[in-house]
Amino acid sequence: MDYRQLKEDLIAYSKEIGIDKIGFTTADPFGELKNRLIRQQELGYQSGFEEPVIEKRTNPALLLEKPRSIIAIALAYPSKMSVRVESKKGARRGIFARASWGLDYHHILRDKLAKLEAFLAERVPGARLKSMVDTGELADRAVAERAGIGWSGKNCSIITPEFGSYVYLGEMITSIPFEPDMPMEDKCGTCTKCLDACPTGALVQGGQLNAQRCIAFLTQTKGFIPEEFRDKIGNRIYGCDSCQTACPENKGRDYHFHQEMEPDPETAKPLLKPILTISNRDFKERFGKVAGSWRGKKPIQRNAIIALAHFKDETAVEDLKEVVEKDPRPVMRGTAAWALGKIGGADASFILEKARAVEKDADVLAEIEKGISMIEE
Ligand code: B12
Ligand code: SF4
Ligand code: SF4
Repeated sequence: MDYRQLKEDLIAYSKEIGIDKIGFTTADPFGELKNRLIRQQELGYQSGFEEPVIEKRTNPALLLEKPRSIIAIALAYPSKMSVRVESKKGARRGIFARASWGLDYHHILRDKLAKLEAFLAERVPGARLKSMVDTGELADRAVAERAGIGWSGKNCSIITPEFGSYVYLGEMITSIPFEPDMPMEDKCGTCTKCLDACPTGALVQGGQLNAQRCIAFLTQTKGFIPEEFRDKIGNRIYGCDSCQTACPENKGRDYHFHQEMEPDPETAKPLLKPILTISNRDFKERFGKVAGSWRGKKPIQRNAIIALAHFKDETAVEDLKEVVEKDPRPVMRGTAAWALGKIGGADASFILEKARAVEKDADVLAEIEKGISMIEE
């Protein structure tokens, strides 16, 4: 079998089916990554969303019998909305990070990888192939870096010279001995713009993230957000793009190659108040198809409350009162109590005093106290 020709044919086919960049690497273990993951674990810098078994993350042979290569793919996503949201005074909105615009990218990339698998299976009978996107064991960025898709930026993202870092990544482990591509030269140089732009100091140093401080992580948790981060989250209701928007490599980058990735502005930048009481059914209908809904509606609702506090939106006091008085979830009641404290005013004060008299949950009571003391200050 002429594997060189097969590689060329596969590259040509990948372009036909809308894969923006493809690269090849060996299926050797990822030694440097392994040390890095152990260190991150020791430091408590991981998010907890990663595959927990480091061996599986770094040794492709544990995922596919006798692997010979890994094919990495990248698809560019838009950084600007083609259709703007209608801005009305006082109608405050939250923002989903770009990686959650349009249809959930997992579906889009998995579909492309399935097509590549079919292409290879037809030409190499008996080929063993295993694809993954994000939720698989491998570290998609480490694979992409080694396959020459882009370099690993100080903001941790894989940056492609063609599309910047606004690319989704996925890969396929294969039993086919494709010739590997060369990794790319790191072009960050002396720049530190991403480190300077990070609102929480989550980038400990170039290429090292403390996920526990990263807003992208915090917006996806389900409990109370530690107070030190609440103001910094601003109106982000899912994810964070600050270390990417600050990057000069992303300047002017805005690609609209994939119709499915076009955001519905009312979903990507939704009005905040209606989110507080959205039903499960409406949430599923409105947000169910975007990547940012994978943790359910609770984190989005909690973040919407934090965003209303960020805007000090006095018109939201009534909505927050409803949450404090009626929401069965302590995280929602407590965050709303804190938000009322931030917004302040006589009405907020009255609501909080009333809530203090009836609230039974210790965490919520602590938030009510915080809210009251903010108003008294
Ligand atoms: C867990 C996770 C998160 C966590 C932790 C992120 C992190 N940096 O570790 C949280 C929730 C915070 C997160 C946030 C985001 N994520 Co995320 N996430 C993942 C996931 C599932 C695993 C990442 C992981 O293993 N991290 C562990 C660290 C140690 O490894 P890494 O950064 O992936 O790999 C690099 C380092 O290990 C580094 N490295 C290794 N050894 C050494 C040694 C030295 C000395 C140095 C300097 C570096 C270094 O090189 C590797 C390659 O770049 C991947 C999908 C996957 N299965 O891989 C997506 C993934 C990384 N996320 C992605 C995206 C888009 C994001 C966000 C931009 C989303 C958003 N807008 O909010 C942010 C960006 C935050 C940031 N600055 O990294 C994309 C990245 C695309 C790209 N172009 O790079 C991925 C690949 C998903 C996908 N398939 O497209 N994510
Ligand atoms: S995603 Fe936001 S919080 Fe996380 S490292 Fe980048 S700028 Fe910092
Ligand atoms: S902002 Fe500068 S240092 Fe950070 S990833 Fe971009 S080029 Fe690299």
